[in-house]
Amino acid sequence: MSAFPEVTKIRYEGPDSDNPLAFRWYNPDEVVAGKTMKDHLRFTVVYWHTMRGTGSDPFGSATMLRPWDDGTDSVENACNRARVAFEFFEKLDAPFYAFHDRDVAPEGKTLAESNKNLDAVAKVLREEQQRSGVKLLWGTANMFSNPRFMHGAATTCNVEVFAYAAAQVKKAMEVTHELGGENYVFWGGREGYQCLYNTDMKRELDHLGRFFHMAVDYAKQIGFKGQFLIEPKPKEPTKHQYDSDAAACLNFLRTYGLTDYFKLNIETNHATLAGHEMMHELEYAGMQGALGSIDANTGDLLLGWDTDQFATNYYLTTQIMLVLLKYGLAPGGVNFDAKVRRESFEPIDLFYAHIGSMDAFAKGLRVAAKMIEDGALSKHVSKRYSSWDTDLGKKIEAGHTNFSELEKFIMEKGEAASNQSGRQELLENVFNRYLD
Ligand code: XLS
Ligand code: NI
Ligand code: NI
Repeated sequence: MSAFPEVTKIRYEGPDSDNPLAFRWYNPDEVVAGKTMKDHLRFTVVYWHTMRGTGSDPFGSATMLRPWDDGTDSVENACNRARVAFEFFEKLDAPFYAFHDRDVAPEGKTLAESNKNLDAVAKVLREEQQRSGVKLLWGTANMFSNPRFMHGAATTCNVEVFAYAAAQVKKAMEVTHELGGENYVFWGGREGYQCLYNTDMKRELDHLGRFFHMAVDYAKQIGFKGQFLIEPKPKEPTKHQYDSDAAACLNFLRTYGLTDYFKLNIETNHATLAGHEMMHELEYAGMQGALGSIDANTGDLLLGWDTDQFATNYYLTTQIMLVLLKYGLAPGGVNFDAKVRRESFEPIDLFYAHIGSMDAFAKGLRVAAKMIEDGALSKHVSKRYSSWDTDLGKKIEAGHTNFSELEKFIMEKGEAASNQSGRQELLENVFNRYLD
C-alpha cells in the first residue's frame, strides 16, 4: 500500500513549470561543470526529521499527520516506517539517506535489546536499499537524547557512560558498514559543558581524543572505509560545545593526531549560530583539506536557535555551491538536515519542502558553475593579490627573506605602494547579475 498515493516520481520540467510536484532546476542527468547534477549534489534525506519529526516544540505537542505510523514504539511499526521512507526517497528521486541508530529503531531496556531492534530494522533497510538503489550517505549514534548522557557521552564524568557510548558507536559503525554507508558522522550532542566550577575540561577533551582513536581502530578492524566526519555546532545543547566551529574542531583533531582520519560535516545554521557565514566555514575547512559533507539547512536570524529550516535562498545556495565546486563533495553529500514547520503537518509538505530546496541547490550549482567558468570573482581576487606575484612577494612567500631585509626595502622606498579599491560593491552587483 502506498503512503503517498497522490505523488508519482518527481521529474524535471524546467524553469517555466508551475507544477509544485516537479523540479524546475534539478535535472539529475544534466551535465554541469563536467559532472551530472546528481553526482555533484548527492542529495540526502534525513530520517530523524523527515520520518521521525513530530512537530512538537517546548510549548505544544505533536502536530504531524503520518497515517502510516501506528503511534507505538514497536519494531514492527519501525519496519513499516522504513518501507514508507524508501517510497518517499524513490518518489523524490533522492539518491541517499542518513540516520541515527535511535531514529530507525526503538531503544530497548538494555543495549542488547536495542541492538536486536536495530538489526531487525537494518534488515529492512538493506532490502529496501537493494530494491530501490537508494544508498546510505552516513549513519550516526544518538548519544544525546537518553538521560544517561546528561553529562555527555565521550566527555562524561561517568566512566561507565563512556563505556556505554563506546559500545553504542561500535554497533552504529557496524550497521553503517553493513549498509554500505559512505561516511560516519559524530555530532557531539552533549559533548561540552555548562559550568567550569564542576568541569575538568582537559580531562574531558583527552577522553574525547581517546574515544575517536578507538573509533579509528575499530573501523580498521572491521574494514570500514567510509569517511569519518565531525559536525561542528556551538551553543546547543551545552553552553560551551567542544566542537563549536570548524576552527575548534580542526584544532582538536590536530592536537590529538586525528587529522588523517576525520573531515568536517558543515551545517549552515550551525555556522550562523557560531557567528560565521556558511561560506566561511566551508572555505576554512576546504582550504585545509577537511571539507567532508554538508548539512543543508538554514536558520532564522530573528529566532536564534537551530530551527533547521529548508534552504530556499538562491544567494545562500550559490555561495555554498561556489565553495563545493572548488573543493568537491564526494563521498559527502548535500544532506537535508531540515524539517517542515509544525504548521506544515501533511505528508505532502515533505515533498514541497525537499523539492524546493533541491531546486534551490540545483539553481545555485548552475549559477556557481557559470561564475567559476567566467572567472567572475576569481579574476578580481587574482588582481587584488597581484602585488604578491612580484619578486618581493615571491621571496616572502617562499620564506627567503627576513625583517631586516624588508626594513631596508621600505626604508629605501620611504612609503609602501598605494592601495587599490577592494570593489566589494561591484562584486556584489556581479553576483546579482549572475542570478538574473
Ligand atoms: C543537531 C545536528 C544533528 C546532526 C546529527 O543540531 O544537526 O542533527 O546532524 O546528529
Ligand atoms: Ni546536522
Ligand atoms: Ni543542527
